[in-house]
Amino acid sequence: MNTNSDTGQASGWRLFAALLRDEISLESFRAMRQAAFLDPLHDCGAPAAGLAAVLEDTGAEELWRENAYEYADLFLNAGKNPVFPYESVHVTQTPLVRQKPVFDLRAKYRQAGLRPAANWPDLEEHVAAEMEFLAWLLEHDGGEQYAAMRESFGAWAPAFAAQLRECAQSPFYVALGGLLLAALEDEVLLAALAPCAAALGVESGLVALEPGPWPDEGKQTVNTHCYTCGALCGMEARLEDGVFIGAGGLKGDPKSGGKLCPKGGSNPKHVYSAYRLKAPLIREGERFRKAGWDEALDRVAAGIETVPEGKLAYFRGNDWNRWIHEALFDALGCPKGTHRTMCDNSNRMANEHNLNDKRPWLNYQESEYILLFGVNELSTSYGQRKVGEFKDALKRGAKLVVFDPRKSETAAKATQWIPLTPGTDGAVAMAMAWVIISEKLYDAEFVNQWTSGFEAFASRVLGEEDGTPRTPQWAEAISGVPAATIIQVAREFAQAKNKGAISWTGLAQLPNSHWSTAAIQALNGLCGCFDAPGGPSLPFKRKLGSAWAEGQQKPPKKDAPKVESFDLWAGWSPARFEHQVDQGLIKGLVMYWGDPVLTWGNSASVARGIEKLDFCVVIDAYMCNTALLADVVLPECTWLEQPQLIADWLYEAFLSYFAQLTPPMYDTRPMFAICKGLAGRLGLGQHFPWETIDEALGNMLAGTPWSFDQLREQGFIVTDQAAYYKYRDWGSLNPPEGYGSSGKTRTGKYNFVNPVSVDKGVDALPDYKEPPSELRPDDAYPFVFGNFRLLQHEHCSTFNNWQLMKLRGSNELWMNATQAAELGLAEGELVRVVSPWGSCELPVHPTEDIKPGVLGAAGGFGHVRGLEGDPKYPQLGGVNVPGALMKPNETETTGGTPLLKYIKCRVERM
Ligand SMILES: Nc1nc2c(c(=O)[nH]1)N[C@H]1C(S)=C(S)[C@@H](COP(=O)(O)OP(=O)(O)OC[C@H]3O[C@@H](n4cnc5c(=O)[nH]c(N)nc54)[C@H](O)[C@@H]3O)O[C@H]1N2
Ligand SMILES: Nc1nc2c(c(=O)[nH]1)N[C@H]1C(S)=C(S)[C@@H](COP(=O)(O)OP(=O)(O)OC[C@H]3O[C@@H](n4cnc5c(=O)[nH]c(N)nc54)[C@H](O)[C@@H]3O)O[C@H]1N2
Ligand SMILES: [Mo]
Repeated sequence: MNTNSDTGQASGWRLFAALLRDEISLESFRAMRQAAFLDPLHDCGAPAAGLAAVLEDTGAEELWRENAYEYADLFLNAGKNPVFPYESVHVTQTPLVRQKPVFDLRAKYRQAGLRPAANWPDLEEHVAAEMEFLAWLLEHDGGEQYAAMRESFGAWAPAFAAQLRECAQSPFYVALGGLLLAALEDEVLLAALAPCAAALGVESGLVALEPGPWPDEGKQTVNTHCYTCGALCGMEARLEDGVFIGAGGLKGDPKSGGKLCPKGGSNPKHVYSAYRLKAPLIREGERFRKAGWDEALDRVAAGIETVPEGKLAYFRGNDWNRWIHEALFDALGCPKGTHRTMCDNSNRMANEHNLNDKRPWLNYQESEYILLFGVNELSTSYGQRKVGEFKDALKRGAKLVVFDPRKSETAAKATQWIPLTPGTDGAVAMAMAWVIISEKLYDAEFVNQWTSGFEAFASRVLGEEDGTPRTPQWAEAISGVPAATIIQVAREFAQAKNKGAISWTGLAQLPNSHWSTAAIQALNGLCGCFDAPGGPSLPFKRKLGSAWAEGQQKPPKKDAPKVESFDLWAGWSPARFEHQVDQGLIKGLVMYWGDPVLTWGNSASVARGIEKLDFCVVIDAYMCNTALLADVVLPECTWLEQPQLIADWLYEAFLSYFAQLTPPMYDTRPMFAICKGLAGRLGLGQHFPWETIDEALGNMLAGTPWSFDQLREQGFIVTDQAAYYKYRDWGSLNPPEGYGSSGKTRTGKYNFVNPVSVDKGVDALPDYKEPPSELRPDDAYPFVFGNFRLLQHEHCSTFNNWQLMKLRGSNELWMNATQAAELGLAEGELVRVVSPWGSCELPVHPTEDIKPGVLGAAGGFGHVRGLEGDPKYPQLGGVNVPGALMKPNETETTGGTPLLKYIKCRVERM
């Protein structure tokens, strides 16, 4: 039997549900300022007085506007100090949704015959959904069920109400939080609010819920892949009732080898982070308000159309389903930016022309001698199988030599860690070549048959070209590495059986990276390491078919301006963004899945560039630093909520499938839907014909021997087995027809002389080049700063992942212990780092593990929103050191790579 008090309480719940479910409409504010609402509110006495006063003192229009911004800040994560209207967050006291409590809650809904409404975009554990449920139980004689639900609700709702009261800036939400807190403790007060509910017209009906069966999906495992870093490891996802609860390595997968790193293992925390974007946002002045998808996409399409053709830049920080967005923005004639230009284009300008790929990996399966120049294989490796093989090689007794100014995790495991002066690897490698050539230790047969330009290279190395032999003594003076050490390593390397040398960003993100990378690769060329056991394995990937089936028409590509020309590459390098905007080369930006303010260089300069644009849209899963400057922010669902298919490679060639584990959460959409929505508005709709993304992905395998169904089932299909010396069968270092790789050697051989450099009049031989004097350390700025990466994070993508942030929640400045002692600096002391272009403050970490004169700090930190920005977690948050210190608009010269690892600076005691 329902009592009057039950009915009253039910109405009370409905009132709060209506006020917390969504943005509050202008009509509602108008109604709340009427006597029918205010009188009963006054009757509720002190707890309601605050809300009544706010409503009486402020006009409806003003309340409505202010609360729209405040709603976006508080509930949609546009602000620094959000509230979390979710049971899991408060019960587990972690900023995560869909944790254990949600299973009990679902059982309660099911017992009552309810389920989330089909068009409710938020979660079943939202405070408003649970309040509706309480009301519904009261009205449907659910006495016992009400008691149980009331108890579990009571265990967390006060924490939410208190959070609302504390985090809100607008007097309305502060007062609402206070009233809710009081009503949760006082059923009489709750019931007394019934007339207010009536005045607002919210007495009955279900919004977030609906009656109907809700079958439990039970336990499931899904074969899929991880997309947290570029490694793309095979992952087995465990689901329970459709909730992604755990991730492990996918057995047999060529990339993961059945193992995941801590980032992969924490993937559920990426999807369920409470900091996700949930709805499109439109900026008005400095603040954001929620928008529907139609309004937001209309705004984006209109914004795109205001930018003159060829001046709308499109940047994708990641390659996720790139076939669809690339086609759209190519059809609009947009200059395009990709990972290449922010990362290692200088290296690629060497490897892609001298070899067949940007980055052949060492095959450690039979390694005996591993030579790493600034590669932190244990922390940054592309694939956990490779890491496992690397560790096995060390266990077997393989020798590991690491050149790095810092004792990285990998250097710490090395037979020999050789610290060197930043930017001098080219000298060391040239001197090794000098030893190998002068002592005739090279593989003459390989050099004769499979390389081109040896004589020119030898002539430079021996000093016949310019009178400066690149001897170990010459290199010692430059690099600080003793000549005897260089001779020892060179001889050992040349004489070892299974060996290889590689470098990555430890060389790429410095001014002379192009030539130093070529010098390291030349060691492999001299010793015939390519595709040999322990050597760099030559990449080959299967080419996929088109997403456009026969009869479907890919949109025609418009020529896009190159934006800028570097010495070996023409294109758009965003490290010179502000300059490009100032030159009128770029007037609008479509930013997908990347955070320019954090990663394109000097943050203040990038931010200025963005503010000078006519239009900027950011498509991201989180409120990144750049999104704060955008006109429109489109919330993409995470990669775990949408499928993808790619052709990949480690030593084998294989296909990988990325499964959709759960439907897009909240009011988010996959890029597939966003592109279709924009294409339709821009008159290109007929070129994006698929109903579902699976239809397009299936097309890519049409006419191949591999079945899409089988791929989805297994997660991967190996198309080609690994083999040593593939080039002997291929008759070339380039893979045959039907296969792709990122580069191509014109000669089919390894080029000591870079043929593209010859064409462009750039020094085509490997060498050490002295960095420009303006960038070199001097008396005022005696240190060189370089960023590095952490195993637990990926760029700036993982900083709202609670599990990873618990492991690594901040960064510190590595500084040589002796030099720190000279300045009187103690562990953890806050210091100021100053470059000619900016400064920042962070705690110092004095250590013997870094060479004197060198400073380092982990990258990726510095978000102003999310876990790093949230005052609720003061212990979390670090500093984007290169973003503060880098010279604006400066890159290396061959490919426009940012100079993240070569910033002169000094350290000041505070
Ligand atoms: N966990 C994790 N893995 C990643 C990434 C990530 O963010 N997190 N990012 C991926 C991407 S996109 C990239 S580009 C790679 C980068 O992979 P790596 O290049 O391995 O990464 P870093 O840690 O940036 O740099 C490697 C080392 O270079 C050293 N170094 C600095 N200056 C010099 C120098 O002048 N000479 C030498 N020899 N060494 C120097 C640094 O001290 C550092 O230990 O990692 C990939 N893998
Ligand atoms: N200061 C500094 N700058 C750097 C570097 C550095 O270490 N420090 N490293 C350089 C290198 S090597 C590289 S490769 C680049 C990388 O630079 P970026 O490409 O900009 O970095 P990412 O971390 O790949 O992308 C970051 C954005 O992806 C969003 N994101 C995370 N998950 C998802 C998702 O599932 N879906 C969508 N749509 N978005 C998601 C995050 O919210 C974040 O805003 O930076 C370069 N620049
Ligand atoms: Mo990178």
